[in-house]
Amino acid sequence: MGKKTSFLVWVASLAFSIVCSPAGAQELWPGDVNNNGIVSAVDLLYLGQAYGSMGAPRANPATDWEAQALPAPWSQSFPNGLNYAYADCNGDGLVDDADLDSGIEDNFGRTHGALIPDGYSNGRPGNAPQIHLSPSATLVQPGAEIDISLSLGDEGFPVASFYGIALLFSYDSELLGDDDGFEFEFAAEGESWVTSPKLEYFFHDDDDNPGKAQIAVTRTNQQPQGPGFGEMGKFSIVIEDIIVGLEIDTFQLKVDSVLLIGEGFTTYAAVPDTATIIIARDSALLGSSSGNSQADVKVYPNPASGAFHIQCDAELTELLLADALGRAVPLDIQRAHGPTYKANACGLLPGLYWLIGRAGDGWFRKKIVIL
Ligand SMILES: [Ca+2]
Ligand SMILES: [Ca+2]
Repeated sequence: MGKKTSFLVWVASLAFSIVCSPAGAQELWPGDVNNNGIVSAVDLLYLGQAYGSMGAPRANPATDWEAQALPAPWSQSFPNGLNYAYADCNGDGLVDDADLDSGIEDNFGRTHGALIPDGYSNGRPGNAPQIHLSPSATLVQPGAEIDISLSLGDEGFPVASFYGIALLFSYDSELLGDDDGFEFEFAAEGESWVTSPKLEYFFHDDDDNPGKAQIAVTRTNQQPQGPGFGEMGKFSIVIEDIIVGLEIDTFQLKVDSVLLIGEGFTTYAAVPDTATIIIARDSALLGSSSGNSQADVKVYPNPASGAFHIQCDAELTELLLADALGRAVPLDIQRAHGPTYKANACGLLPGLYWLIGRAGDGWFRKKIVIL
């Protein structure tokens, strides 16, 4: 072997060892299936890929959060070169549900060594299937209970190939009730777009990591499904009874990061979504006692700069302008003619605002963009 060839072999083996042993030589942390330094939703995707495989068990297996000696290499590896032995969190020589229960669940969120990115791939609208967060109500009072449906893809842009998905969320936890204010239920068998066999996991920790949640779903038979789209489950949230300070506030649930895996354990991009729910303290904003009748209101021009008009079907009796964070913003408004009003937007910072008001017996809310 010439000098150049041996150098190339050395470089190749160095690259291989970096991929395979990013957190130390030949050791495994139970639950960190992709060995990137943290136990997260992404580890369930790797578990799903290796599900059902068998190999050498570990000597003295344990699932405590400590480095464990790797057994002899298993016959299969992930596409990045990492051996399937990392998926055997409990060390019994088989990858199955017990590795989720006693490895990933018990050690979720724990870290070791230097973190290596999990490879999330957030897409841009139009270039990738969309994640949809659809609230059952978008204007509510304190104490309200709301469902927010989570679905993946749609008729216009289905998912080409699906094996699993990991999602990181953030949300305004300070606006939710203390107990059971934030839950997620996976769609029942037969109602979920993700067909069996599958593994699912929802994680959040109000005490140590409030306002953050993770969801993972993976198939377990090495058979991707698709193309397709549909619902995966629903969040249930309960808004805090008493919200101090603001006339209105805005609860947001936001997808921060997504990793969608399809055929051949390939990463596909998906477009994140944000659900916004306006919480109004004044019940008058929610409509008449006979129900949430909707006023017919037009706002133009929109986007606007300088001034805009609000044309109602009845007398305007209440009006609030709020910024995207739910903070009330003063608005100079005058009647133009009939139930049409002219608002002066000079001095407003450019951005998205909400107009929430009441005209006759009906409430309304409109987005307006100020340029
Ligand atoms: Ca990991
Ligand atoms: Ca196992």
